[in-house]
Amino acid sequence: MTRRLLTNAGLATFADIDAPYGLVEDGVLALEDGVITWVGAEADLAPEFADWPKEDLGGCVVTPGLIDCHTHVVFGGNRAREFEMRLEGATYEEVARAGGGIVSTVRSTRAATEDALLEQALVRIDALIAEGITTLEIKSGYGLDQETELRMLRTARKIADLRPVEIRTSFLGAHAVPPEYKGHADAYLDEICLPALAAAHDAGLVDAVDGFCEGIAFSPTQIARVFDKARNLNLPVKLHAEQLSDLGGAELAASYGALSADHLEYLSETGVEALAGSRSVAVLLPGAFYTLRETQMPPVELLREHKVPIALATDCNPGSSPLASLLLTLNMGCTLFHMTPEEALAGVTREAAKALGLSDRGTLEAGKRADLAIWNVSHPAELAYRIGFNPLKERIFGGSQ
Ligand code: DI6
Ligand code: FE
Repeated sequence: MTRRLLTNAGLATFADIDAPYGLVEDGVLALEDGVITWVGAEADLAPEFADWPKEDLGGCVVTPGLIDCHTHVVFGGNRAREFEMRLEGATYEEVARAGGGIVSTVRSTRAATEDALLEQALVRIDALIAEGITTLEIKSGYGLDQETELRMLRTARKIADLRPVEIRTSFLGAHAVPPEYKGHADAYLDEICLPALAAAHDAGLVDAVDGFCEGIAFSPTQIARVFDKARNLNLPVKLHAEQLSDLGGAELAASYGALSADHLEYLSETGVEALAGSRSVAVLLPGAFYTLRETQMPPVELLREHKVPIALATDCNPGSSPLASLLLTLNMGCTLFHMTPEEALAGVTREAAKALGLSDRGTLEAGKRADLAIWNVSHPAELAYRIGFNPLKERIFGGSQ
């Protein structure tokens, strides 16, 4: 039995405690066999803990281990040239229609071996882990053929064998129409995407099913076909929705009880109501908003009014969000989307866990996994306030370093 008592800390529990951040001052955490067994103020500590090994955290702030609930960290190549083109005046959609964009990463990903994909992904994963991430989601979607989609998912799963981090995978075969099916999106779904989803599921590689509902990708009717297949396989769904226009993607996702709808810059009030009704999480991705120099803000105030849980994620990908920092994402959530630091931090802990359907993490409460981030700061707001500054002191994954 491994037991540890962490003392002298400010605990940002994000539990249902009547204090901003669920903050417990002069707090103590008891960890046993990878699970949090007690959380509270030192003054309330029971005598039974007297002989547990103690670690004095010197007044540091502890948060739940951070969760990046929307990433595309496995891919080949990079798109710096496209970044230059956009700066020369081309839009993201123009680049995509000219054969660049997602499809150019598809070419590099198809050409990359599993080892090469892994090696490149680990660089990004290590950057995330260095900022206290303990769980992250990784999507396929740069293969768009069965072999490469499965290779991406296997690579994602392998990361969890090589690094102390939990990986959740999402099948994103409906990310773009590959060049060989240009103009034939339905045939692509029938002949490639849906069979690849079944094969990936058979191989135990899929935790959820995602899609990109957009003019440059798939229509709501086409996404519904993918979601029907997911439902047959008993897999939860989520959707890239309302990123560049309003196609009613959030309403569609909600009608399938989606875990989350993501991006949402063009989300309407009807869409917000639909998410509220289905208890889906709104995942906001300020890195993509920033990179594409979007001006349409997601409707944060309406999401608040309708009590839709809001998560934040990096969307780490080679095109619209080459961002491997969840701390910078927190800052962007506040500065660009006017979220409060408390909402932003809840968005990478409690709400991000919900967006992945994980009820065993995301808060500091008895019974939750002992995934923690210990920070050299004196108040949690500092995590969202600084830019390019990493105050992580220690990360604990499943009870150990
Ligand atoms: N929306 C995004 O932000 C990423 N995928 C998507 O559907 C971008 C993917 C890329 O540009 O490579
Ligand atoms: Fe994305």
